[in-house]
Amino acid sequence: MAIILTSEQQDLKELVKNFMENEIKPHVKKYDESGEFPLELYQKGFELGFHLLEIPEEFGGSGLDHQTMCVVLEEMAKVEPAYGITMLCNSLALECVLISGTKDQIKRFSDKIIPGGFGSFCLTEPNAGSDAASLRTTAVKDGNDYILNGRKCFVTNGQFSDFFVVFATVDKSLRAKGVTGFIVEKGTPGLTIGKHEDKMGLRLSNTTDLALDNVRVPAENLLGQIGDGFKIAMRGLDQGRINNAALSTGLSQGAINEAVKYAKERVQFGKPIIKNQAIQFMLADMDMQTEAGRQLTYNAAKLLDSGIKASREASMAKCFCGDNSVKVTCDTVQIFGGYGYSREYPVEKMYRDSKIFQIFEGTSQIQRMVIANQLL
Ligand code: COS
Repeated sequence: MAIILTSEQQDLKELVKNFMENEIKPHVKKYDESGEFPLELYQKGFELGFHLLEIPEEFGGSGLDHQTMCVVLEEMAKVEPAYGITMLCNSLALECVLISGTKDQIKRFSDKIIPGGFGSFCLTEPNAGSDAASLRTTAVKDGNDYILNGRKCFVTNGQFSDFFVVFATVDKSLRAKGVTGFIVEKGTPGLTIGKHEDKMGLRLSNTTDLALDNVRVPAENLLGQIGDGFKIAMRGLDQGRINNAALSTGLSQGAINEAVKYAKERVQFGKPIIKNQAIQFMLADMDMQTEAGRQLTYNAAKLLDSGIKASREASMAKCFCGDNSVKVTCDTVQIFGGYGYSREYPVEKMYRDSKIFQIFEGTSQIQRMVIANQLL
């Protein structure tokens, strides 16, 4: 499938590219070093509406389709993948509301994002990562409310979120069938935001723990029906994994751009190193694999845009692009040689940033399980 962008997509791509180059790139190194969350950089993106791209137009957003989201996220990640992750986690939280929420819920929570708010998707727990159905956060009915108790971890945007899509179980013995989704609003008594993770990469994104201690959630914040939560989370992740693949494709493309530029400038044995076939073949493989990943990503996005289930294709794109980004950024460090290992150059950061793409939103091994399950 050839990826031919419409003129609107081209314009949007150009807008995001210029924004990332001019407004974000100059500050990346500083925030990567400090690990601080650059709220003011995200607020600049909010001014351009980057936080509401996927919110349907009837609820005040731009209503972009999945393919156009891929264009935006790839462009963001060429400069700073954490920028896309922060926006994407808003969308993953909201996507669960869009999938299963009532009109009132969609409106209430879109209204929280639109003025410049954040949302968080809270599935993972200290003892329930890949095996999401084994989660232990409990939900017990009390009158018209539900009482939530438990702990979530690796919550993106945690410290800044206005609402949290929390998955809890009404009966652990039911595994996936007991999992139920709730929207927990910031400031609800018993909800405590824990420590911010000091991460290896994506250091411009905020990642926290979340403790729920007798958190009372009104029935109007229940997502779908009791027991629907696992499927809501998986459907949200089908979309999240495509967005995620677009981000790792952007990261790979950003690394390739750096590698080509450096290989043209760096002279050894009397000629630019790009004249060596060994370097050219590395670059050719990087380019070829990244293009293949891009095709998988747009293919999955196109299926979702057509209303076709794309779990298999989303997992293929997520796995392939995530694995590829680790290889491409590693090879970029190799092309830079000793300078690649130095913090003075941007590529060691790219390598650090890449690793998470094999881990979050389902490890590369989990994606292979999803793909294999379709074969079985
Ligand atoms: N869309 C809709 N429904 C889905 C689905 C999807 N993508 N994937 C699974 N389901 C449904 C299944 O059809 C099944 O429903 P039925 O019982 O009605 O048939 C139900 O959900 C349970 O599915 P399954 O039996 O496959 O669940 P498992 O416990 O075996 O887990 C995996 C499946 C491993 C795929 C799942 O746990 C997973 O994705 N783990 C990784 C979690 C993750 O990505 N965490 C990161 C969070 S963000 S940092």
